[in-house]
Amino acid sequence: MIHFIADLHLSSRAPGVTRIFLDYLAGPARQAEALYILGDLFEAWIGDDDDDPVYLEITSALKAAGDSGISILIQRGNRDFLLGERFAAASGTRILPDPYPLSLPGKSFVLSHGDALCTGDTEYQTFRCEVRTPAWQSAFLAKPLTERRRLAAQLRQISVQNKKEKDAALMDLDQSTTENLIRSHNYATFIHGHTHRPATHHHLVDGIAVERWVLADWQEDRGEVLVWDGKTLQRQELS
Ligand code: LP5
Ligand code: MN
Repeated sequence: MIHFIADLHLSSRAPGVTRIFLDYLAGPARQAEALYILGDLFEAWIGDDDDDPVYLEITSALKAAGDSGISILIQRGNRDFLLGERFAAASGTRILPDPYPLSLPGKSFVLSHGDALCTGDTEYQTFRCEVRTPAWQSAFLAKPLTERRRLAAQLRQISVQNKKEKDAALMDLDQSTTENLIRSHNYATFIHGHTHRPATHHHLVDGIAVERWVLADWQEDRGEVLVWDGKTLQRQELS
């Protein structure tokens, strides 16, 4: 079995969801051969040198799950785009590019966090381009942890405020950008997160029917795993 999850937003301020995830890693995840985490595992990742005890506990739990035999593969989301190789080594995970084509026997998927496809949100895309440059990242990572924490909290506030003012449609994936991605991945089934609008969409791209599965974000009292059993995709609730 292959598991897909996204948008857990784990932090010390969300003990419920952290507990659900740790229980999942020690339990149901062990039945999977691979777990794909499609971005925003963490609420706000300010660098691999963060010493937050909850982040260290999660890193160790990922390592233990990996050591038990499951491959854990992670894409960076807009909240944790600073995840780096030091984290990957400590957690025993592999960081994947976005988008990532996943070919399984008899089925092809394309995986993405999803934020890069929200091209109508031009303000966000400009910001995204800037913070993904090596120059911005090395300048940010050179700041002390306390300052990085303060800036991240400030940016979260700006984001919450901005989202109230933005048109909801602009914060969803752009249709033609999405269909171009599907086309360039040979009409593979597309799985992503980011929008917190879980649904299964049916696209007709160049006359070919293609599914797009949007993963649910996790809450303090529940999580969701999308499970591929070799034949079908099914959502499973965790609590
Ligand atoms: O995350 P969510 O769902 O609320 O909204 C996203 C977009 N917002 C973001 C920002 C994240 O929420 C916070 C990331 C924390 C990472 C920590 C490490 C880096 C810290 C960097 C500190 C400078 O991604 C939101 C989208 C929405 O998805 C829907 O797609 O609309 O985009 C925004 O709100 C961004 C604004 O549109 C543009 C922001 C410009 C800010 C410029 C000033 C930055 C400096 C301020 C100092 C703190
Ligand atoms: Mn996101």
